[in-house]
Amino acid sequence: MNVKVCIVGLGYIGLPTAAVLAEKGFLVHGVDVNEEAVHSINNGEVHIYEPDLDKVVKKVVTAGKLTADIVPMKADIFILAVPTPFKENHKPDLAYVESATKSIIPYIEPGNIIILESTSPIGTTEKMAEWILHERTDLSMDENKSNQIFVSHCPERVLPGQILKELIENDRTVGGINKTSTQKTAEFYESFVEGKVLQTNAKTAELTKLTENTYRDVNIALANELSMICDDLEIDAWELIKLANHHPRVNILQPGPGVGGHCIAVDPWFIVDAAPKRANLIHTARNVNDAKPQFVLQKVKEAMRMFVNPSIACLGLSFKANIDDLRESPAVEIVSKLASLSNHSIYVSEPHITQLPLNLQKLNIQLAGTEDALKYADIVLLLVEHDYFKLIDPISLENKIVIDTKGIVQMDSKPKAIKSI
Ligand code: SAJ
Repeated sequence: MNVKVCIVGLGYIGLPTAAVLAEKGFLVHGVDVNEEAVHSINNGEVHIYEPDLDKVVKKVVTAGKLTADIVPMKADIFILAVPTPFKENHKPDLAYVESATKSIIPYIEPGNIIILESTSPIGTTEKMAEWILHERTDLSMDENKSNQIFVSHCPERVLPGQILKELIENDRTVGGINKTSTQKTAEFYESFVEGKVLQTNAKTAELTKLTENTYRDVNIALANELSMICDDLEIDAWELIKLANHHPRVNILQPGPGVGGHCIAVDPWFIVDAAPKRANLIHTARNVNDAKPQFVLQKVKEAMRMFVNPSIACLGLSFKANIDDLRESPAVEIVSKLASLSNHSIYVSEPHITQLPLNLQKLNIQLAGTEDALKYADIVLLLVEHDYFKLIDPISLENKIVIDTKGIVQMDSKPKAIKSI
């Protein structure tokens, strides 16, 4: 097989996709604006952490199946996997999708398939097609014309930490800007995906992806709201949710310090933006989840009043368990706000990093091993449920105030007080 694929964006989605496709026999050319990332990939190394990704990248680069560059090249299939953040007013920011599209325009030839994998607001795939046709009047979207190109959305669905497995096993939704685009794109995914490849139109595919992440956001908001209600009522939220989930048709997710990452806390805003008058529940859920870090901070402040110069151990910084990704992490938000308060020392333990992110380096915070952080702590603030923290010896929590936002501290230890929120 000599099908050439050009992937623009070699981040948490693009690089694993490039590696998996190369392993499946495609000839893959990856593109990124980050020259250091390009350089390390060409050396068979990875610039992000994802289990086993390093091994696969090394293998496919050595075999000559994956190359990286800062510029695209001609290919049969183009995949865009770039970020779609929002601007300050929660309006979608399509700048990366636009610049990625513009970067491939000179390389597109009739018969090519162009796929947007980035999670996108409704109408983005059509916009992408318009940008291409505007600059390339020699191409067309007309079905059965010899200069036809195919444009589709196939939103990524993979969970960080399980990306290599989920890229192959998950069902996919493909929505083209016309029927032939949908069919051609679906055939491509069927050639390497073991799950079902479901066909629809571009707009429905876009909203499907936003709906998946919104479902999760709304469900987590319910858990977070319940945890704050439980705090007022002195009920253990974790026990409550566990019991309620024994009902065969109830499945409440877990509360936490807030919702982080670049997907679940972002995508619902795209629905709110598209339907501001209708999206009341979705909007409220976002506000509930965004308010949770402030609530946790308030609990820590209350505990701090019991000491003159308290030492606080903050356990975990990443946006969720067992990964090194700190982007949009509620733990980072909480720790940096804590640091702005006075008369205390803060020790942060995050086993997946070797140095603090730049915004925390400037603050009065020490990165420490878990044991050291706990040794002198008056207050222990548990922010991420890393497997590593589940092994903490309960004795090291004795006589400390433990604020456990992820419900992992064993109750048989004898802390001074546990606030499980
Ligand atoms: N979280 C909770 N309670 C829970 C589950 C999650 O507070 O019960 C928090 C996490 O701690 C984290 C945030 O939510 O801060 C998001 O974590 P996540 O594991 O739910 O999701 P992501 O952002 O890593 O990945 C999601 C996935 N979407 C769904 O599960 C519907 C993934 O499949 C998507 O590909 C990804 O978004 C994406 O890129 O859109």
